[in-house]
Formats: sequence, C-alpha cells, structure tokens
Amino acid sequence: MITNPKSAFTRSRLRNVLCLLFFVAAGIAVSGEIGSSRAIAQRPGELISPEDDSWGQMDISAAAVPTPPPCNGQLITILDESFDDVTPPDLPPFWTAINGIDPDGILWQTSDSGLPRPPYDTAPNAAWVNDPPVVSDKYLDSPGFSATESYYVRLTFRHNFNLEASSEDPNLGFDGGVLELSIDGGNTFRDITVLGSFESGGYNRTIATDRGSPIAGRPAWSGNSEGFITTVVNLPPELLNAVLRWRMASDNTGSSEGWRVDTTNIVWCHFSGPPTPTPSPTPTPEPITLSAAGRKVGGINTVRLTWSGAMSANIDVYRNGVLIVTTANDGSYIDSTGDTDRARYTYRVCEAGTSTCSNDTRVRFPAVGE
Ligand SMILES: [Ca+2]
Ligand SMILES: [Ca+2]
Repeated sequence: MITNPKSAFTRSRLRNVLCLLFFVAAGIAVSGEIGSSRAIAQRPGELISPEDDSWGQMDISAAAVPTPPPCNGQLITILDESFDDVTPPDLPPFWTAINGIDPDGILWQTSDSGLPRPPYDTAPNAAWVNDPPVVSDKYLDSPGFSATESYYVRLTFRHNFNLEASSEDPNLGFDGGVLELSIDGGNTFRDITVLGSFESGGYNRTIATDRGSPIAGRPAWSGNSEGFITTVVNLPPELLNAVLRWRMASDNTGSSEGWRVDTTNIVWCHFSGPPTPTPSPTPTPEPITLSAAGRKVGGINTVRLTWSGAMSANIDVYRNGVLIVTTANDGSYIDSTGDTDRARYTYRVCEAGTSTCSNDTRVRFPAVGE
C-alpha cells in the first residue's frame, strides 16, 4: 500500500521536475529516436524478467484506442498509459495518488484482481480506488502535458465503476467519480466540462447534496457501469502544464466496489506547416427557370412571366432579344405587348446587367378565330 502522502510543497516541486522530464521524454519519442516514452517501473535492486515485459500487450491495447478525428497536421501522442508495466500497487512514473480526504489510507493504485470485475481493460493491470462507507476524496493525477498550435487535443480512456448510487432514482448518485483538469501545473482543478467537453461516455448521474459528499450536486459517474466503458473528451486546444485528475468522492454512508481506470490516451493534432483549408464544395448556381403564359387582355396580347433561381436584386426581361424592362426580382412580370394580332414571342430573363440568364420560353398568340 502506498502511504505517506507527500507534502504539497514537495509534490509541487516534484511535479515541476517530472513535468520537465516528461516533456523531454515525449519530445524524444516524437522525434523517433526512441520507440516510446514509457518506462518500466523498477524498484531499486529489483530485476525485471523478460516474462514481465508486456510490450506485446501494450501494442494490442494501443489498437483498442478509438480512432481520432482526421488530422490535417501531425498527430502526436502525448499520453499513452495502460498501467501494465508496473507491479501492483505501484503507479507508473509521473502518476500521483493523493487523498484530499483520507479516512482509510487507501490511495489510487494499480490492481490486477478483485472488484469491480473485470479488473483491467488491458492485462494485467488497471488503476483502481475503493469506495469506502465514509466520506473520502481520492485523486489520481496524470503526468503533466502540454499542447499548442493544435487543431484538437483528444483524451480517451476506459473505465469500470461500481459506486454507491440510488437504486430508486437512476439519475441520483451517492458516491461518484469526476474528471478534472488543471491548466496551471496541478495547483487548481476544475471539472472537465468547464474547460473541455465530453465527446462520448460522459457523466451519468448527479451526486446527492444531503450526504456529505465532497462533490455534492455535481454530475458524475456513479452506479454500475457493468464493465469497462469508453469515455472520449475534447480537451482545450492550447494547454500548458496541464494535469488530469480522476477524482473519486464518497459520502457518509454506504460503500461499493470502487472505480478502475485503464488505457488512457491523449492525442494532439499539431499544425504542421500552413493549415490547408478544407476544400469547400464549389457552389453550383441554381439555374434560372422561366415559364410564360399568354392571354388576351382587352384584346391585347398579354404574357405573364414567372421565374425562379435568380439571385440578383433586379431582372432584365428580354422579348425577342430586346430588353423591354428591368424589374424587381420578385418572381413574376406581366408584359402587355400592345399587339392585337397573331404573334410569337420568345422571352428570356437575366440577372440585371449580366449574362446569367434563364432558358428561352416561347408564347404564341393565334389569329382571332384560328
Ligand atoms: Ca491495463
Ligand atoms: Ca457511500
């Protein structure tokens, strides 16, 4: 069991150092000089046998990460942790467990057995914390990370929770988990929904306000997920010294099995060169369609024109190739030709002053009695 929570001062100073190391390691990994920024945890004097090396399993787990959105730039992985290279209860390097309220000395830790089942998403371990029958507030903090000049920063993780909740009200939780984000190196945290947003797998209940929970009244994961589920989070596109916190808070009575987190992954789509604008479809101009109907009005050949599709304010009306009027583009015009004899007319309308025109439409007036 990990005990002896570090003092805030030591933790803060340590985090700054570790953040720097993490960035350096991540940068090397990105540049391709080494294959991964992961390190196998090793206690002093402890040897790690080849059988304990689970690189193959890690590759499998990486394939399980949901496909990120298309990246019109350089896709960089800045966090990829499945907790499988350590011996429970140790956490991987740069991960921190802290109890804000600590009734039992049990911190977030890695686990390979027990409840809730299954014990991991990728074998053999997941991070886990208990759900005690008293008020507690337990934090699992990620390594620090940064992203800048990004199209998006996306977190995915898998988790399995069974935390005490109302059996009568499916929207009410008693003990719950929330995800928080710090953008100041771990000094202050806010709920992820304040700074980012859930793409999928977000909170499912609201924590009761009358049972002493440190997260009373907040949306949270609570109840029974019945196995591992996937949560996808859109993080802010600009992040400096960011830290994620999985926070389990329990109230003053009743317990359950706890919360497991596994297969955490953050990818960052970085600008590389000038952004290529998304090609927008070339607008297809709607054709101007014209129809015409003729009748005698007081013996005069009169034609009603109707059209659609013109985009201009005014319309030029041509009869037999001659501009007879420029009129409002209100969709219709009545042409009193002044003729009384048999006649044929060919009409066309155009957007005023342009050659963007309709089809030709013909109207025939027969001779009287014809
Ligand atoms: Ca795992
Ligand atoms: Ca409880």
